[in-house]
Amino acid sequence: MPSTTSLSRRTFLVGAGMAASAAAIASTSSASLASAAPRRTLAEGARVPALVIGSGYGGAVAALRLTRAGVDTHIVEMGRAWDTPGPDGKVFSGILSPDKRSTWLSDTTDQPVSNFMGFGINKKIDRYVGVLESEKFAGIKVYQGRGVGGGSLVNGGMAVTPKRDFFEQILPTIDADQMYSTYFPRANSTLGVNHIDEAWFESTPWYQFSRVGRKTAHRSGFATTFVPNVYDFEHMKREAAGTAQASALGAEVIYGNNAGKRSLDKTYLALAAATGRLTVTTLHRVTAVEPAATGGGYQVTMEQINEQGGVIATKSVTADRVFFAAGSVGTSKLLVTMKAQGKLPNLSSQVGEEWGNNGNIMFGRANHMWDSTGSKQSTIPAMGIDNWADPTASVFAEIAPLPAGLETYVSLYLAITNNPERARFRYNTATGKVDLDWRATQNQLGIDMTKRVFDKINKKEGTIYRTDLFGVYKTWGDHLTYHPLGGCVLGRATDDHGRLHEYPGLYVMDGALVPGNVGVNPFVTITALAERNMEAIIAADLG
Ligand code: FAE
Repeated sequence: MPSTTSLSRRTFLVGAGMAASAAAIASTSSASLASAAPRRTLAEGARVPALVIGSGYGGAVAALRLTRAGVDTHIVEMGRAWDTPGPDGKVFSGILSPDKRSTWLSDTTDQPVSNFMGFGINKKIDRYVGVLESEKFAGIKVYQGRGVGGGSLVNGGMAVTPKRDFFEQILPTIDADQMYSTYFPRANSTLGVNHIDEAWFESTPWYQFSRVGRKTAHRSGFATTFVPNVYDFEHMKREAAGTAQASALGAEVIYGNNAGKRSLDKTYLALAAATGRLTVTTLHRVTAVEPAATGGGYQVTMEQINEQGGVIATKSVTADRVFFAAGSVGTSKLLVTMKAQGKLPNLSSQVGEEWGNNGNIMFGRANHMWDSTGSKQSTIPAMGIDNWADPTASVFAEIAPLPAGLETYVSLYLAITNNPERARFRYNTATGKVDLDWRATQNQLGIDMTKRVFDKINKKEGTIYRTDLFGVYKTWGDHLTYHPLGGCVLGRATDDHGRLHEYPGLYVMDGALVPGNVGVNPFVTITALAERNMEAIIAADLG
């Protein structure tokens, strides 16, 4: 009999020291980050002991562990710090009325669900360094967060520890015992992962969409599981009661949450800032890293941009150590370029390889009128359909909200499928840019697996797929991914701890380390691997 389980909760509770970290998180805030980590614009010719490129999960872990080890650490982030309210009093704009703050350097929004009942729903906006980028390659569009906190600013907060057998399969040289006893619990506790009150889930109108998704899955024999999150579920309950600022219940997520979410600026980065050893330079994009001509270390070249993306200065600084944490795409693009341009010629030939989209397939089903999904929908997913163990239809599908503010009868899903297809980043000498050679046809296996699960549900329910959400007559949202992974894989392009060992003092610390697919939403894995790698690096290289 299929059932709803809380396996992830049990895995999570293994973590020791959870209460201590939770207390630390409760006592930190974005205000303390702003004061303790002054945004400093790096000056031409500056020299720093440790420079971290990017402030997402990998970068935030690197910053916390370096600063706690007594190393003055400097983060360079291409996006802005999201700590200042706009004219409407809010830091971020919501999903239903996005403005320039929503989107990275574009004249229009680019919503993942782009259409509804024959209409395009994107709108014109002013070009600005907004929080969500949809980076376009020939065969796929990659959604990424931009700003201090990286993907944590825009993501759904689903904090899932991967299944151990799959983790062992993708990274066989990593000690899984250590990961599951030490680093996954450490990551979960420092990220502030928490669990929905299941009694509230069962009764609140805000999760009717999840309950409908669960009911239809169970009726076809598929199991579901509650999914932990970094959104504060107690805050969400207060939102429902009208006593806290509505964010998850106020149609906020992919363009940022104005309340409730424990994004990295409130957890790892705030803790790093509290050491007094962290500084952050925003609106600077690193364009080159190469051995310094004199005095050892690495010369890091960067472009300072204004809020419309225009380059206003180019500068070089020197760093003894550089941690690449620009995300799977950002780090891979930089390293592939440095190798091709002869700035880091000895990098492994594995750099740029083994990229995947975590098997992402987004799609919707049209429910019957008696299965309404609700005009009230929390933006924070709380449940997944878990069919991963079936090798013919290896799918973990998040039951996703479609917070349109009105009844749509749509069940939306983001399926993570066990799609082994991979692509590579290549430097294009003609354009001077990096291409990703992922082809749309590489999604077919993922679509086939998804269909094996959801065709069965549709047959049982007498329902159909929506064909109007991703264009005109397009069922599968397979042209986009939220989960870019790989490009500089642990143990292959780097050593077993993320060192680019041809260049002592250069490290990779982000989603580029994970080979293409981790079977669940990826940020807990990225965080835990960074925890593991930083511990070893600090002990061996900085001791
Ligand atoms: P990331 O968080 O992307 O950070 C990289 C940072 O580097 C960014 O702040 C960049 O702006 C910055 N950067 C890039 N290039 C440069 C450069 N050249 N110079 C300076 N700075 C640079 O990397 N995952 C989950 O586990 N659960 C979810 O619920 C979930 N939902 C998602 C929803 C959305 C809409 C999106 C877009 C993603 C979602 N993800 C989710 C994926 C997750 O956010 C992603 O795997 C991590 O953020 C990746 O972490 P990294 O440290 O690799």
